[in-house]
This record gives sequence, C-alpha cells and structure tokens, in this order.
Amino acid sequence: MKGFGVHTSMWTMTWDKAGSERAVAAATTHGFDFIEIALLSPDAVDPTASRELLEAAELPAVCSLGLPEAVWPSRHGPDDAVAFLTGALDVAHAIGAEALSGVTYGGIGETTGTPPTTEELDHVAITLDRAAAHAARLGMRFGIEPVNRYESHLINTARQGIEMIERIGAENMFLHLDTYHMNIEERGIAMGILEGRDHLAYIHLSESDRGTPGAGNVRWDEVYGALAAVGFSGGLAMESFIDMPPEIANGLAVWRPVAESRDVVLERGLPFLRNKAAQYRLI
Ligand code: FUD
Repeated sequence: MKGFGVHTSMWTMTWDKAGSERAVAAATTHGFDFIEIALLSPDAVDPTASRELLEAAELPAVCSLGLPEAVWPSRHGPDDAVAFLTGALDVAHAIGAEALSGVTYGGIGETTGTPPTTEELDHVAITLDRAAAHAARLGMRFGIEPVNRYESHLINTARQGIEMIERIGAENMFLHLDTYHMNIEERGIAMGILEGRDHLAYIHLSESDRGTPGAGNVRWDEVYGALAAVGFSGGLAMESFIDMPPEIANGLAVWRPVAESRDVVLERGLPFLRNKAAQYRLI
C-alpha cells in the first residue's frame, strides 16, 4: 500500500470480467501505482482471472467493501459478519491484494438514528478482532474506514477509528481515512490525519461532492501538508464516484452525477491531486 492509486469506482463497481478488464486497462494507461477493488460481492469474483489480469498489468491491488445488511454485526452479532469477512479476505488474498479495508465494521448506509450502543460496539470489536486474526494468518493487513454520520452511526471520526483499533490491538490493523468523510466529521480536515498518525496507512482522496478533485471544498494543502508532516508513507487512492450502481448509490446518497464526466476527473482532477502529492514529496 504505497504510491498513488485509484478506486475502481472511476470505471465500474462490478468486478466481473468486463469491468475488471476495463478498469485495469484504464488504471494502467493513467499510470496509477495500484488499484482499489470494491469487493462488495466477493462470491461473484473470479479470483484466478483477477490475479492473472493484475499480474499481467503489474498492478498491485487493495480490496475494500461495506458489509451486506444480512450480516451487520451491530444488528446480528459477530458470527455471520466474521464468516463474510473471512470469505472476503480469502478472495482478496487469492486475487493477490495486500489488504482489505473500507467499512469492514458495518453497512454503507447503516444508521439507526441513535448513537451506537455498548453492545453494538462490542459486536463490532469482536468481529474486527476475529477478521484481523484471519487476515494476519493470510499475511494481509486489515483496515477500517470511518465514514460520515449519514452513512453509519458506528465509526465516524479518526478518533473513533483509533479507539477501535487500539481496543483490538491487532498489529495488522490500520486506519483508513477519506477526505470526503473528514470534511464532514473532523474539526479541521488535517485533524484526523494528525490524530491518526500512528495507525494511518491509507487515505481516500475524495472531493467534498465526491466528484472532480480540486473543484470542491476540500482544503487539499491542509490534507497534503498534514500527510507530509506526519511522514505518511502509505497508499493515496483517488476516489470519485463516477460509476455507481443503484444499490450502492442509495447507501451513499449519490443520486446525481458527481462530475461533468469521467474525462474531466481524469484530465483535471487527477493531475491536480498528483502534482500536489509530488509537490509535498508524498510520491
Ligand atoms: C463509502 C466510501 C468508500 C467505500 C468503498 C468500498 O462512503 O467512502 O470508500 O468504503 O468504496 O469499496
């Protein structure tokens, strides 16, 4: 997990033959160092074909997901969530991914309208502990991504993410931040990075409307300045929600196009982010 990568949502959220071939070819053309694969339906993925595709393109991968409603640990307890995450980790490992991260603790769009209860957080902690242990057996890292309060009531800030990681105490667990969520939840966008410095290994670079980086409200100099100040050496992943199927769009409340076009993101947003990352000596 290092260098400048891209979330597959630029091209597709469906990691089937056509989607994966399109995304890997485009990521290679645009010179990304790695690709983040959305592993929302791990059973639908052909890991051998994916591995061969990525190896042929010499493109490292990271996988990410949110949990399906049927296994949300806060609601159903840890067992089904652990079984799902174990299966997802096995698929990610077979693909050749170094890590599994994202909303590994619940659903994207899981809210109760009330704060998390002690019991809900206990179930989350047990789930993550057992999943991290499985990841460790596979030689993989395992992340959690705090998301904003409208997408989850469980873990919204870097501080809450760190508390969960330190409660579990697994060496292979890491904090995965996202500038879109930080722009909503942190008291100053750099704060999450500064607070999370000991555990931060991965960050989504996403604009305040999840569209074209540089065209919204995110204070990119503060983001990059903080990353440089803490000596960040993890993965920087551009994330723009260009291709969103309805089932995920609803959880994210992404109902309008987030950018003029994919080309605008790639021709304006990408150089904006990459040049700034180079300016701050992050790549
Ligand atoms: C969700 C989000 C994403 C998500 C990932 C799953 O709000 O920000 O990063 O975790 O897309 O693949």
